[in-house]
Amino acid sequence: MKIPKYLVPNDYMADPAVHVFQGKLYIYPSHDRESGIEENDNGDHFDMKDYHVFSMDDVETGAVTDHGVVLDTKDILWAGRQLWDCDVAEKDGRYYMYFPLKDKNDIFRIGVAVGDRPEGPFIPQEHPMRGSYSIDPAVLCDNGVYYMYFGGLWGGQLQRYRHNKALESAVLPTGNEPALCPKVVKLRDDMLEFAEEPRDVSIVDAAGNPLTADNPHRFFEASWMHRYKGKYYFSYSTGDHHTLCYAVGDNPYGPFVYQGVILTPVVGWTTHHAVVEFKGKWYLFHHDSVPSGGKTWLRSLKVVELDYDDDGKIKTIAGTAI
Ligand code: FUB
Repeated sequence: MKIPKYLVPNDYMADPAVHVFQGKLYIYPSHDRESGIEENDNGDHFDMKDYHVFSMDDVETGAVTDHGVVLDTKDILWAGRQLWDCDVAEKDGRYYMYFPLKDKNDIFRIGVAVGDRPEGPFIPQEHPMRGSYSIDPAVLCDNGVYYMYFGGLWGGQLQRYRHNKALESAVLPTGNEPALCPKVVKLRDDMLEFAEEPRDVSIVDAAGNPLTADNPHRFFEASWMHRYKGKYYFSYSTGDHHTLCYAVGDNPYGPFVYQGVILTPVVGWTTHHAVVEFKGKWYLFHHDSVPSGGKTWLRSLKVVELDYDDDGKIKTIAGTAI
């Protein structure tokens, strides 16, 4: 599928996390809605309240099944507002949905909800994961060990923390200072809590130097991890530079060496994605705001095939391709 295809034309869905469970492809997006909240740098206009799950038997020809609402803020005891990008992992036949949500003090935490099937429903735990903060969790299963990647700047609140402790006031590095790093943390065996303190995910240039704050390819949000030919591909959004980029490493903790752009800017401020292999082909699931006429808080899910060159480099896809 060389031409991108919209997947859910009758509703607004964004931030896809995508996995193959039980031979089917499952999509876990954010559910955008018109809240009437004015657009600002804090992302208050992304005021989502629930999640749907979608599945596909075949990306090339298949229909998309909507499994309906699988988790709602009204069922989360600690909920404040804003259900942003989630992910789902399977372990021993149970499915764990990880979701960022502001608590009643307007601080983003990461919660877990548990289900018996990939299509949910998911029952939330009574409290967020201890020691969790910021947004955009993405989970990798690596030889039976589970790692969560997370973090996001600006409205994602990552700049409010250093060494996993809350700061008195938020600090964003500038100029040639090292950029803020996304985080990685191993999950406990029961999948409900962190097994260790989150660590920095170091993204470095070819010479081994960390990408700096003024580098247009530095991390902003939307972590995703996939493996290809024995390597670990960490991909992310550059936020205010509007590209999806990736870096490659030799193990889940990194460091990851910057490689290039996966997707050039789309219509709409945010860009966010999942890379997944299904039935022998690789796909980039992502979103844009074309169907809503450019409203950045009303985004639509898309999929397009993704290719590698002989050296394992991802070939750049045009965000405006139709
Ligand atoms: O959907 C809300 C936020 O927008 C996500 O958490 C970010 O990754 C961006 O896509």
